Amino acid sequence: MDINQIRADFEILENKMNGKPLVYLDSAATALKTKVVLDALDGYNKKASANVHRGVYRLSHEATDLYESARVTVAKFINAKDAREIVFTKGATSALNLVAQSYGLHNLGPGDEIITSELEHHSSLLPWQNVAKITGASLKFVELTPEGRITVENFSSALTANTKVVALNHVSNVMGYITPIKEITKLAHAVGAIVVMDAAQSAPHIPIDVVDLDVDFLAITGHKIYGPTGIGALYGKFGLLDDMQPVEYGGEMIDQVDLYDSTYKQAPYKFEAGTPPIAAAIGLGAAIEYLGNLGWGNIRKHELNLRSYAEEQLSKIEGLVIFNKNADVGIVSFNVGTAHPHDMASIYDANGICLRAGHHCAQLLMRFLKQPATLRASFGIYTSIDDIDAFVAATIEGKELFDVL
Ligand code: 7TS
Repeated sequence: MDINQIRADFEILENKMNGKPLVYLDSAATALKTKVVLDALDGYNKKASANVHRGVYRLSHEATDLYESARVTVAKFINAKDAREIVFTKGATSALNLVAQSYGLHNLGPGDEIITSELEHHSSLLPWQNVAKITGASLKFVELTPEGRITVENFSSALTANTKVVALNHVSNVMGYITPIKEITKLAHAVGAIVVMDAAQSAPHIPIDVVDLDVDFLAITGHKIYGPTGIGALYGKFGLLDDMQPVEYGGEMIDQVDLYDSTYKQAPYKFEAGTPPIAAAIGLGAAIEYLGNLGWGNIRKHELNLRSYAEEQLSKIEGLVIFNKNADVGIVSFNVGTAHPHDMASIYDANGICLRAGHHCAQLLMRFLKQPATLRASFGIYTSIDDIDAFVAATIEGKELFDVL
């Protein structure tokens, strides 16, 4: 994998920030967009800008073909056997809410249990908190290991005959550890529970195979896999999806409309009411193809190299604590002695470095780590060793200014 060639595909990297070359270390929040994605968006808008599934004219057929082939691309990306198992959504948040509102509200009741964890991004936790409140089901949390991992053993201790839903991340956005979801899914299925996997942070870094993992639902978000914002996907096993009620009602999701009742299309269309984010879906398809051409082996090697190098360099800084040593993906969460993360972030900003400081939409995890906030550097396919060197130098500068207690 030629890093310079990859960087050339991301025009934004030519920009400066605060007079310094842009160093983008916030790919876990949103990844930069590659040229092929921008071209795909442009291509649709300039050459095939018609609505999908409704026009009888040629341009509309072209738009529909592009949109539906993006669905096939997403299906192949996660090894789903049937493109009808892919519902386009706004992102991971709306995919997870769709399952909670449609499956959760209609299938759960008092006495039922939902297993989740303190590692979850709020988008994987709050939809189920809401289901629990409305249905009377209860939430249970897998005990994390001291280093912040979900293990099969600890999951087994939380699992009971009353478990109906398991809602867990595949990779945490702060810790970057891979959850043993395949083994967890086997155990969950043995008691008749379904598994909803939040793959927002795994999809950019590791191959996903829904047949092998056997999860029932899975959420991804386009902008973290170098695609556009405003698009994501929910995978669901077809039988489950097709039995579920729509969440949004309106245009294009119907079969027959009567005065007081209507019938709906099959999945996935009954979940895509209204004009969908057509350009964004096509852009997502282009991003997935771009990643496929790079190859997972190369991507993994590159990101793990960066992660080890960053950890090694940061470990030399006295007082700096890394909360997720040996993460499985390119995410490093840390604090620098007594320096406040937001003060540190201002030094990164002044040096042209984009890096997230805060609770990362994972407040339960901040409590687990006993930190009000952390810093998080997250890497992508375009991240270079020079980026890490600039980041480490700025960390030392920030420490000298702010770690003064
Ligand atoms: N799940 C996880 C694990 C995430 O990291 C995020 C976004 C989401 C769900 C929600 O994705 P969305 O596209 O619907 O917003 N995570 C982050 C982050 O770590 N920093 O900013 C957004």
